[in-house]
Amino acid sequence: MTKRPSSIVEAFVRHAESTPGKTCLRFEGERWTYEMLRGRAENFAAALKTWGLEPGERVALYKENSPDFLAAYLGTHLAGGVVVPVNNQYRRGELRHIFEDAGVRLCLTDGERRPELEGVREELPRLEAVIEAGRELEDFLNAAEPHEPELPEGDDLAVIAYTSGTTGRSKGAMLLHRNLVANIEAICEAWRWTANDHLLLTLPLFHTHGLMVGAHGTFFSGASAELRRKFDAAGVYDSLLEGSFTMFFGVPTMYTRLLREAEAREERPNPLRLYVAGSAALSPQAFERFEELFGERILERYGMTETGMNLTNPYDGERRPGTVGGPFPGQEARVVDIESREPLPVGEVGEIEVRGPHVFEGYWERPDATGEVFKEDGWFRTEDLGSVSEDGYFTISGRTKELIISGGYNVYPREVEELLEGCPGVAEVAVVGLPDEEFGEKVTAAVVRDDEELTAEKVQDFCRDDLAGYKKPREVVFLDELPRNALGKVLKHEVREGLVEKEE
Ligand code: MCA
Ligand code: AMP
Repeated sequence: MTKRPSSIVEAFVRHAESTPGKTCLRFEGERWTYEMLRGRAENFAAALKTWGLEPGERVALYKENSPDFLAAYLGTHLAGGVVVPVNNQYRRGELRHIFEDAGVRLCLTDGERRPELEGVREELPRLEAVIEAGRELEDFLNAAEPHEPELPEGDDLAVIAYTSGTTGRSKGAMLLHRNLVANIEAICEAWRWTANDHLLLTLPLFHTHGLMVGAHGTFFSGASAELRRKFDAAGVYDSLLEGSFTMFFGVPTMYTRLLREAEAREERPNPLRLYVAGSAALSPQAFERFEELFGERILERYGMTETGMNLTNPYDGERRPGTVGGPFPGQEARVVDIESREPLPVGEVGEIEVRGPHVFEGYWERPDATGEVFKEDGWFRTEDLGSVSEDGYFTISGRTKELIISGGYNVYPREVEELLEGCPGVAEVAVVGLPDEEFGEKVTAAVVRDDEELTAEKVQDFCRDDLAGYKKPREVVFLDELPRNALGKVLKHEVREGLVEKEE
């Protein structure tokens, strides 16, 4: 039996050796074989080495979806580097923090995002090179001297993935190559992903869902994917009608938009082998409507940046709406009491904990934060609330962490509040998530103003330079005061309930 690969890039290289001419990616009319993508990745690795990247140093990818994103990802690993994927909607405030925190030395970006990064460049002394896709990238690649690519060890750090923190500033989750391999191996087994699959990949590559499920699964199983710059419901529907795909993965907002698209059209796509939803809760109504219109039951699963995928509805068994199924092969999950931390009986709601080889190493340079989420026996606290049924299906019913999920993107209220506290005219602010048909939840700011001239637009505009667009409050409500407890702490749930009532 061949040895299990120690890294995603090792699995990829093996496929490039055994099936060099096979299509790996399609992108805007281009066909990238395994051999071609490997060549580009090795060229990137050699260029990094020539430039002077040392093992373990950080390379950021702050660019839109493209084959070069993936070539740079694999190439960084072949050069012994660590990848820091950066949400391409991030603005100066977020970039300043992530680049500084991770000590990024080199960044691959694109023309659209470069000015944003250049705007904070002077504050980032450790960022030595910014390379823009296009001519600059070609020059960088052409300068490469020959370099023998080296495959990373399983225990090496592969990725620092930033996930927002409750205190406002995001934390870097350290994922080792072996964590990534363990997770994708379990996913491929559970979802029967094989070299014959062809995935329609429209998710952003800078997040776990697109990169560590979509791209990793393709590389690990030797399959192919059609990569899109971004999701567009009409375009995806047309592609589904055309019929060459076996799988599609999306966040619930994408499914909501696909349902709207289907309702407006006569023609229906033929069934795919597998539709997967995750990153936020898929409503049972959307699940059922999808089955009516597309003839298929979506497989819902549950994951996190720190762990990759944790729970999944079964491929063969019943896919139960409103639930996320049970643990992937080789993993464990349980529900514990929030206070005592003891496991709870079936049906009772508590915090979900997970354990297994997929769980990350800890937060980058944050032993305090790492200590808070890990127990000595290896159980990881997800800060998600839920219960498990008699027959092992988990249901996610809430969170202990203060988090808003809008269209699959996470927004930590504290980060938005901290910024808005500095907005002229804002005396006090509380940011909460209100139900939203399209995005699941919408970021809403309850503001007490000390200047009557302050408008909702001014509050929203204040966020423009520092926060990604999806974190900006979609709604701003002015209140006379915020409800507080005896200790003066703002009662967020009361703010939220009050606003929900107002909307009804
Ligand atoms: C874009 N906008 C949004 C969102 N996305 N506002 C609220 N919530 C959003 N999710 C805003 C933009 O800031 C902009 O506003 C305006 O909408 C248009 O931007 P555009 O990019 O054209 O938006 P879109 O194409 O309509 O985007 C919707 C989307 C996108 C395709 C659903 O949000 C998306 O790709 N979401 C997927 C995120 C994802 O991959 N999450 C997985 C995380 P303005 O002009 O005012 O700025 S991984 C994870 O959670 C775990 C591990 C897991 O389990 O998977
Ligand atoms: P992130 O840290 O960005 O990876 O987001 C992970 C969070 O997304 C989890 O902790 C959950 O709160 C949420 N999440 C992911 N998948 C689901 C799902 N299927 N249902 C409900 N929440 C989900």
